[in-house]
Amino acid sequence: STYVLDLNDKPSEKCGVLNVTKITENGKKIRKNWTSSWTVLQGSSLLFAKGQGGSTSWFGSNQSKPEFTVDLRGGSVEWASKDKSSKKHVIELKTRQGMELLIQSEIDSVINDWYRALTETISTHAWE
Ligand code: I3S
Repeated sequence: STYVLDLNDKPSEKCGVLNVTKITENGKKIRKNWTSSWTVLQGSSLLFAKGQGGSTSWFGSNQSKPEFTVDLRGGSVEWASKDKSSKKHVIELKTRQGMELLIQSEIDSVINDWYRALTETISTHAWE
């Protein structure tokens, strides 16, 4: 099962499990590789760590090391069009560094909260 743990009400601090794949890196299209990731929004950074499969195991040691980090400043977020993925509830995130990611959850309230948090973060940090 998937659930979200909100550390507080601020959109700048949020974490939970999402399905993630990069689709473009350094401006080049790459092959999708959907993985379940423990995802943390911290200030203007979005951190992804490989999921462990279990629902509570993210407190285990492997989870503390981020797989990769995305700088949201100057990025954009939108709902992915149907041609980007056959999955439902998919967000397309583009960074200023030329990375494009798809992030997805089967639970629409979860993905809606992330959409809001990412949008707010990008607009909050727009002038940095
Ligand atoms: O956009 P694509 O290329 O149809 O994406 C699908 C593929 O990456 C597929 O793996 P293969 O690399 O073995 O073709 C994945 O299993 C699918 O999940 C990808 O599409 P969705 O629609 O799930 O994003």
